[in-house]
Amino acid sequence: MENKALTTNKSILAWLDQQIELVKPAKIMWIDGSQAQIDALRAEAVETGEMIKLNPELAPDCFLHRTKANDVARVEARTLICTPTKEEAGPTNNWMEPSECYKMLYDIARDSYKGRTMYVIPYSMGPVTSPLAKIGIEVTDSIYVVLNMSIMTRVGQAVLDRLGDSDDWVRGLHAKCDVDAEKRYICQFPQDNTIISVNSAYGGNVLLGKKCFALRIASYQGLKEGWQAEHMLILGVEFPNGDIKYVCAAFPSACGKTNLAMMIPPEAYREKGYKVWTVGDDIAWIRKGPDGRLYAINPENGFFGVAPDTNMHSNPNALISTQKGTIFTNVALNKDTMTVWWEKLDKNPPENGIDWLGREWNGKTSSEVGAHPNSRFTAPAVNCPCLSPEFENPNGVPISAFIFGGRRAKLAPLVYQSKDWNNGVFVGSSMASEQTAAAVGTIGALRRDPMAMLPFCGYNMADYWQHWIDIGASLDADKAPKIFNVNWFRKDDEGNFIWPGFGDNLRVLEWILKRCEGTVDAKETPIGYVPNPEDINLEGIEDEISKETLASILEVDPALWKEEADGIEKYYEQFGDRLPPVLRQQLENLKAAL
Ligand code: OXD
Ligand code: MN
Repeated sequence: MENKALTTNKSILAWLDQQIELVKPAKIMWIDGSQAQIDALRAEAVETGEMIKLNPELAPDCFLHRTKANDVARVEARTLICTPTKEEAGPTNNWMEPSECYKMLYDIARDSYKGRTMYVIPYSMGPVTSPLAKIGIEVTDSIYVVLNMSIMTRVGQAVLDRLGDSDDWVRGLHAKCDVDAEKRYICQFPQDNTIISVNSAYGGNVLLGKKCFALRIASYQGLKEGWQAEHMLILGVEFPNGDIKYVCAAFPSACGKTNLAMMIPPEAYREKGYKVWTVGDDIAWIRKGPDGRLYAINPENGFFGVAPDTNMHSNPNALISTQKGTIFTNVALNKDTMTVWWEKLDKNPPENGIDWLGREWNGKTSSEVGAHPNSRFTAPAVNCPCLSPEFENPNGVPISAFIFGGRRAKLAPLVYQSKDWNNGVFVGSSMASEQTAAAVGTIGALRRDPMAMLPFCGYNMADYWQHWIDIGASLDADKAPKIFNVNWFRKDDEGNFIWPGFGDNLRVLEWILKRCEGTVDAKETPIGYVPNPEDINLEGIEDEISKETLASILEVDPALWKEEADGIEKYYEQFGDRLPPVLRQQLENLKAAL
């Protein structure tokens, strides 16, 4: 298949000529966004074995794909921010000088499309008509990438029509090459609006609209243009009187953003008329609106969620979202039913299965997992039963609160409110979490992950914090979202989670939103405002967690926090003089208060 260029935009055509000259495809195919084209690409991928078609009755329009075993997660060590100087990228990013990096990447990608098709994907991050949306072009030699991008973003002709002759678009080159882990690089060039990804075919590395553009490049665009790109879910809580309040929450990868974004209120709340609406589960683009409040859009159009542990208890809305039109990556296959399975989906693993490595696998007897811990579903947002009616609103939704959080078995209380905006920036800047499988690394080790942006900030983290401080200064105090921290992951001495989590997290959101309205008191502590235990509603879960236990996870232990303050101080050292003075002061304030 080959087709004609879908645009006369000179900047696109010139850039494309350069890519063609470099990678030398046999054919070029523009992605127009039509169903006919998607169908043809699905059929081709099934024919070549790139994807497996699942049971059309039980999983309509669903497919399974397996990556190479060496290519199952984002590779942070090989993710580079290529700013002119190393200081601009900062101490938390891997850096390479741009011209050197371009040369290295061109040498790797040269001629790599020979005999293959180049797919040209015009895509919009955000609703195509949104003033907050931005446009990218990704070229790729992978049908899997095209089909995933067609779920995760808005693709096709409408995007090019919106762009017109403008050259304000993000350039993205993806080349699968030999999927050689030693030559794998995911490179961002913020000053050039350019992304190049080579030798991977795993989602987070190759769906360039997501982490590469919507976070790394966009965070830099936001710095220049006065807005924010954040690793945050967006959800709306609807109260029984019909009022809806929106919050954005930043948790490190695989800490339950998708679960929180799609949670189902506890029964006692449902009966009263509470609802939760999902606007986004991973990324928020945030900008001041005409009324002086901050508004957020979700730039994505689908969910690239972690499959294992997703089930009818943990996240029914996510599971339902995956029931049609979904691409599964690295999960197990049930050969009898031609459906997929992953750990904790249900208690009925396939006996006659294939694991994520493509081996015969009996889930009932095997001691090995069927699905990779970072296996994924790519599901269209429209499938989600609780998708917010505001999802397509080009102006976004007004934000009442920002919530930070991570996995901390001890230390951080279930929830606390920062003392003010700058204190909230301090809380976000010092966030830490115990590591998960979403990125290559040691599972369980503690790492600082400021605002959950450690692997996603496209410039110096210290400048990013200053940007947060500047945004706060530009807002009227009564319009600025309040900033909170949550920790669903406190453990008892036997290692069991104390807080029930999932839908019951709404009880915490309720307190947060009451604090935003000024309708509930709190206890002042050295780290911020903590709820009085009686102000967290335990109706219906008194058997699971007593008032005393709740009180224990709201406590602030000065000895532990002193250690934490030392840890923050050490962490800050690497930023030298670039650390915003406001944050140094915040740290001093904390130490003094302790
Ligand atoms: C993701 C991640 O895939 O954060 O969303 O790793
Ligand atoms: Mn994420």
